[in-house]
Amino acid sequence: MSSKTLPYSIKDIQYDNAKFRRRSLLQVISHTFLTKRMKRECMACSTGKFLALLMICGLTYLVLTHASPIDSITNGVSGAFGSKEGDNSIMDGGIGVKRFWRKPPRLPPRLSPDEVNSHNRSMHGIAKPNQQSEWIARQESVQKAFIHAWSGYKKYAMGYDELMPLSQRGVDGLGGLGATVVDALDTAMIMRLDDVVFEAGSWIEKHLPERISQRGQVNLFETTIRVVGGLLSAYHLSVVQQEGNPTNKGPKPSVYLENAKNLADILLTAFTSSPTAIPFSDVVLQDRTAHAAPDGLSSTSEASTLQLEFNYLSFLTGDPKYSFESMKVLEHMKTLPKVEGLVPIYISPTSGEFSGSNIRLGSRGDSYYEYLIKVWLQQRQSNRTYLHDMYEEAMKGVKHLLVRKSKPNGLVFVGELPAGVDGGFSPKMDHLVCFLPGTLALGATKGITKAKAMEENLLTFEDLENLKLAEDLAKTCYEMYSVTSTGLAPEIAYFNSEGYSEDGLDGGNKTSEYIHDIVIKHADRHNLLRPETVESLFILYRITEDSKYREWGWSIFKAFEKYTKVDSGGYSSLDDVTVLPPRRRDKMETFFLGETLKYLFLLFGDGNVIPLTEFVFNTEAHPIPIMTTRKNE
Ligand code: DMJ
Repeated sequence: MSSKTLPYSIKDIQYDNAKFRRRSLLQVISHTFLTKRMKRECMACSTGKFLALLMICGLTYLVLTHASPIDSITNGVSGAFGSKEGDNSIMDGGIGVKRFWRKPPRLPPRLSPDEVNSHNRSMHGIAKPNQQSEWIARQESVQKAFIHAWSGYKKYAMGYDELMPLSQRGVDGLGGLGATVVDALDTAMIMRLDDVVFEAGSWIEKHLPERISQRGQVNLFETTIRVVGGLLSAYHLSVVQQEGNPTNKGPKPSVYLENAKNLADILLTAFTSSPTAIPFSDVVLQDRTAHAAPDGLSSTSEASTLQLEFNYLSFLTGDPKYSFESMKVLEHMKTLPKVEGLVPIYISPTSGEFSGSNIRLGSRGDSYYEYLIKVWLQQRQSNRTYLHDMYEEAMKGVKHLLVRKSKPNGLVFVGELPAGVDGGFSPKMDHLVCFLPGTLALGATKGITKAKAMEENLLTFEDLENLKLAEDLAKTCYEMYSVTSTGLAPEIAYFNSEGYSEDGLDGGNKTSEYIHDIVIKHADRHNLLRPETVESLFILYRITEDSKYREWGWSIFKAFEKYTKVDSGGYSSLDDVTVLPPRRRDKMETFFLGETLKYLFLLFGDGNVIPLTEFVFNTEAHPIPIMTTRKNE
């Protein structure tokens, strides 16, 4: 594979970071003086002349070092969290005999002039009062959209898992635990919608305990990320909000925690009844039993996307069993063979081995990669470095094996290896993959802004590469929206690229620069109100502070408003985003309230709300506090 097709290979010398590979002054001088000519002259000159020459070199070095300390930046960047040693002193410009002999310290990469300008522009933009009020107004529009979605659900489907907004009724597609109520609750808390919090909270207090003990089969993963995750976030946020506003209506916070614990106690059967560390995928609540899916396999992403929730539950209850069982999965996966850190999308709870060779970051693979870094962030105090290692290796694998550029206009995308590394490459990218830009950015700076991370010398080459890839992929995800007639992304896109070209299957927006790059097949043209792109825009905005991410989010929101809003209440999915008017699909997924609208609201709002340094969002956008030694309620 040539470096052309691998824009993020560390072997690619064209890569952006090359600009940081400067030579030190000492290297420049010694290189100049050691040319063949000089060597000849020095051999010929007298000892006195030679010593004088040496003195001049030394003095020149000292003067230049003193006048322009930053020029002594060495090649490369600092290690993982950058050695701080020497940074301040050299920035002070002080000189000493010791320093003369010492190898100049490694300094962090600096923002390029372009980046500095764009950062300043964007910061300047944020500070302008008129723009500020515009973003507040946009945030209010998202809040209104949430109220509209909730009111449709409440009117026609209260207590069901999901709303069917066109037929105006409810449906239990997730086992009947009132998934929309729980998924939406913490969004309502974040938006400070007290009435919705009261309605959802009261429903949970009154109905959820009975549902948990009497309902039938549920999927372990879906129930954990939506219901357990939603309850735990609601618990944390309600504790915090009750402190500030003791008259807050709704149940006591302990109601949420008790329900989460009771449900998780039954879900644990999926782990304890499995013969290996890999849990069964399905649990029958009323029987307190678990079993494998009909084909005997679990999705890799499903088995590895339970740990944030179970760890936090152990933390709150003081009972280690939830964390113990769920972390066994990742500890076991650590030992399994992988392809450059990449894993097949199926795993067997019976053998504990991966099954098949299909590798992708879309469905069934996605959140395996997301939770490696998020669980590491959550557990940073416990020093589980193996998770960070697995994440880093996997991201290298992604860059080496899955990232390519489209033709003719060079959008960076993540493809698939349906038959493993020895089979062919497929230029197919699920919308689900659009979680990756956000995860990459989070993994690079650990939630602080890029400017701060650069200032504090915290970024490695790897982090910078990942951040650059994050920004490129976020653009691609955004273009997947803007290339269609509706301005909404399809479920799956293909990319014209080396070895693949397809005509006549475009998104319909003839004014898009990328109309010939993105191919949308007929079967993939639906939109389920998914959150991944706006999730990444939110994280990238917080980290880069570049307001283009907000603007992109706003245009996506406007398209949702225009084409998916149902007058009688709620929002609908679409059958085909490439035609106008698009045909509607009779389903409002729970994650529209739990994730999509939450991320949009946060994207347009104040960066201090749910800071990325204090919370990790589970894969269903439920913020979970990063654990400290203190029990943080
Ligand atoms: C959500 O349930 C979660 O984000 C999950 O990880 C992937 N799919 C949906 C949203 O698209």
